[in-house]
Amino acid sequence: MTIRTFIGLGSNLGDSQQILNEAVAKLETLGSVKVSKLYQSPPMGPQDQPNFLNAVVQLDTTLAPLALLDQLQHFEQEAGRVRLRRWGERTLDLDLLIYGQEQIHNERLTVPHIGLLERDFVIIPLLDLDAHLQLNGHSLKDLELVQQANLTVVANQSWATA
Ligand code: A4P
Ligand code: MG
Repeated sequence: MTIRTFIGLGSNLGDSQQILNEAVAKLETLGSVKVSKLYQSPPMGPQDQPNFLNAVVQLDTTLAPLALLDQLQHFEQEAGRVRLRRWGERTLDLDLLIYGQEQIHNERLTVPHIGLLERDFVIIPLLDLDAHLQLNGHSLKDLELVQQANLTVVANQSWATA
């Protein structure tokens, strides 16, 4: 059975656009993919770090949640990811935002992703992919932070096919 999932992509170290491009190519090996626009956003967390590039990928896949997480973590490692500090800089962060309608709570996974509703750099790209997306019966487009988003569009939805 194919499940519709959404993966959050972030990078603020190295050649971030190149790194995110490669990440999309890797995600394409896991199923069928659609990408949001590419955004620049000021860092959430420590302010003494570069701005982030962020995007969201819609991935339709047959992988089970933990198998998908294994792949995401493998791709992070391949991008040379080192974890420096909480909410700190990274070459590639891949978060499993949404997995179908499932609510998952175990030692490796919390889905929907814990910070989702507070992060404009996740909500706005999700709305690119599905303007009517709902979470727990609430339309994401009605969230207050949608009006106050502090994001800059870096590229339209064709960025990852370059
Ligand atoms: N984990 C649990 N649930 C999930 C999930 N839904 N998706 C576990 C992915 N992983 C999940 O992850 C730590 C553990 O979370 C994993 O082992 C996995 O089993 P991690 O990627 O090593 O930790 P992290 O991502 O460094 O967590 P941290 O520090 O809480 O960072 P966040 O919350 O990911 O935020 N500012 C902007 N503008 N844009 C950004 O993208 N990103 C961060 C990182 C900070 N500031 C940002 C951005
Ligand atoms: Mg992460």
